[in-house]
Amino acid sequence: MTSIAATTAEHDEAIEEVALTDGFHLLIDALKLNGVETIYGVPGIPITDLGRMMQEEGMRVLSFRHEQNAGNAAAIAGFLTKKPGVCLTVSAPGFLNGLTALAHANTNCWPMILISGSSEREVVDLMQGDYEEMDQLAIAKPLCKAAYRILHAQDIGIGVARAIRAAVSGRPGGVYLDIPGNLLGQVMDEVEGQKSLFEVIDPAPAQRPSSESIDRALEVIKGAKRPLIILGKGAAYAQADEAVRAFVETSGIPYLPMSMAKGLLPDTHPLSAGPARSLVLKESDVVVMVGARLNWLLSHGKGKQWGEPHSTKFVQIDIEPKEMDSNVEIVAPVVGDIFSCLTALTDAMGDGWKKPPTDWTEAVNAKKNANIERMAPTLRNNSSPMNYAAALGSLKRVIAERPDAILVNEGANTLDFARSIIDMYKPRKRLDVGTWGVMGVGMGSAIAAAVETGHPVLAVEGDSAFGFSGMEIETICRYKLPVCVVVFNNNGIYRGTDQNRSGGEDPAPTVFVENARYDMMMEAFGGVGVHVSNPDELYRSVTDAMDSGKPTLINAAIDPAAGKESGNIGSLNPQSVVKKK
Ligand code: ADP
Ligand code: TPW
Ligand code: MG
Repeated sequence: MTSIAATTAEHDEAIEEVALTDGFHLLIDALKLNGVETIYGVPGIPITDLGRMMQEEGMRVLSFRHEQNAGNAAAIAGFLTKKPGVCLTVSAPGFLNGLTALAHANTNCWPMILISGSSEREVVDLMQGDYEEMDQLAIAKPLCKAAYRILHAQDIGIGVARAIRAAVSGRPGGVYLDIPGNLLGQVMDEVEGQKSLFEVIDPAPAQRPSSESIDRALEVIKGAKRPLIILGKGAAYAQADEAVRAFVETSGIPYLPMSMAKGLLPDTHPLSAGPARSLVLKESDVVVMVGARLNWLLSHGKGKQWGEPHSTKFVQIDIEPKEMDSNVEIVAPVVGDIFSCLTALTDAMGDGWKKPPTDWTEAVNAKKNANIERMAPTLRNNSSPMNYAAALGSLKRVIAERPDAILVNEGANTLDFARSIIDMYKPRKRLDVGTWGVMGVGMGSAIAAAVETGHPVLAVEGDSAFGFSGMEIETICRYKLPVCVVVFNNNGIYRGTDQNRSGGEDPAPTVFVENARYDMMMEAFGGVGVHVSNPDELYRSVTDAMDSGKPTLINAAIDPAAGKESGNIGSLNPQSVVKKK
C-alpha cells in the first residue's frame, strides 16, 4: 500500500519534472559554469533584463556609458586573466560600438567574447526594417576569430562552449556570439536544460614544441655573437613568468621588452636592454622573438633600424604557426605555447651552457647606463610649465614606490615618453594602446584593471586620448574604483600651438580649448579633481589619490609647445610635395 507521504513525494516529483527554464537563465548558468563572473556592457532592448538577472544571480555587471569602452574593458580583462572578457551589447548600433573593441582584442590576440542581442531573424533576413535591424553575424565574421549564433535554447550550452574555446585556444582572439532577442524568452524543461550545459574541459590545451624545433633553435642561439631576446605581450599574456625569467637568466642574453611586456622582468634587471634599444636592434646577430610579432612596431624585422646590410637571424616562439615568416625568414620557428617552449629550451641548455660573449653584454650595458645617466637630470627638472620628461619623472617615482599599481597609458607624446621613462617592476602592470596604437582604450582598461585585479590604477592620458573615453569617469565614480587619471593637458593633439593655416577663425584641427579643466569633470560626479602645474604638485596629488583609493582626476598642465608631431612615429606621416605659394 502506498503511504500518503509517498504519494505526496511522487506528486511533488511530477511537478518538478515539468519545471521550466528559459534562455535567460540557461545563458547565465552556462557562463557561470565556465567561470565568467564579470560582464561589461550597456543595457537596452533586448538584453536589459538579462543584465538585471545576471546581477541577481551573483555576476558582477558593470554598466558603461558607451559600448566601445565596455568592449575595451572586456578586451583588457582577457589579457589580464587569460579568460575571455565578456561584453554585452544591444542590437545594431550597440553591437557596432562594441565591434571596434572586439576587432581590437582580436588584433592584439586577447580572448574576448562580444555577446550581442539581435532582432528577429525572420524580419532581418527579409530586410523588413525591424527595430535596430542588422545582419550582425555577417558583419562580425571578418573582424574576429570566430562568430556564432544560437537559435535554440537547447543549444546555449554548446554555443557558449564554442565561444569560450575559440577565444582562448591556440592564438587567443575575439569571438562574436549572436543572441536573437527571442532566444532569451524561449522555454524548455529545466532538467533537460541543465543537462545541456557543461564546463569546457581544458579550453586552452598546452601546445608542446617538437624536439627538432628546440634543437634547431638552440644551434642558432649557440652560434650567436651578439644575441638578443625580444619579449612581447604574448609572453606577458601567457603567465609563464618564471619560465621567462629562467630562460633569460640561464641564457644570459640581453632582452628587450615590447611595451606591454615591460615588467615581465623588472625594467631594472641587469639583462634589460630597454634603454639601449637602438643599439641592440641594429647590432644583434640573432634575435629570439618570444610572443612578439615582427610587425610595424619592429619595422617588420628589416631596414635601417636592424642595421645594414641586413644579417639578423630570427628564432621565433609563437603559438600561431602562420606567424612564422610573416615579414622575414624565420630560421628557427618554434611553434608552441610560451611555457612549454621556454621550459624545453632552458632544459636543453643544460649545465654546460655558454653565456654570450662579454664584449657584447658589456657594450649593451655601457650604452644603457649612458642613456640612463643622460636622461636623469631632465627627470628632476621642477619648472613650470612642465615638459613631458619632468612630469613623468614624478610618475616614475610613484610607480617605483607602488610596483603593484597598474599603469594605463595612451596618447602620442604622453605614451612614448611614459613608455621609456616609467620603469615597470611586475608582469602585466602596463596596459596601453596595443598593436593598433588606438586612442580611447584608457578608461575601459582602467576600469577592467581595477575590477579584475583589485590593485590601484594610474591612468596617464594625453588630453586627446582621454577625450575618447572620458565620460567613463562617471562609471569609475559610480563603482567607486581606485583609479587615478592624470590628464597631460597640452591643449591638443601632439601640441597646443598650431595655427589655422587659412588665417580663418576656426582653430587648427589639432588644438583644443585652451587650459581646459578636466579635473572639474571629475568633481561633477563626486570624484576628486586636482589641477597641478609643476612636478612636485603632481607627485603629491597622485600619491594622495593612490593612498586614498578615491576616484581622482589630475589635470596636469603641460607646455603646449613641448610635444612632437605624432610622438615617436612622425615618420609614418605621408608628406605632401606641393609647396604653399
Ligand atoms: P608585441 O606587440 O608585444 O610585440 P604581439 O601582439 O605583436 O606582441 O605578439 C604577441 C604574439 O604572442 C602573437 O603572435 C600570439 O600568437 C603570441 N601568443 C599569445 N599567447 C601565446 C602563448 N600562450 N604562447 C605562445 N605564443 C602566444
Ligand atoms: C581611434 C590618431 C594618434 S595619437 C592621437 C591621435 C588622435 C592623440 C595625441 O594627442 P594626446 O597626446 O593624446 O593629447 P599628446 O601628449 O601627444 O598631446 N583615432 C584613433 N586612434 C588613433 N591613434 C588616432 C585617432 C591619434
Ligand atoms: Mg595632448
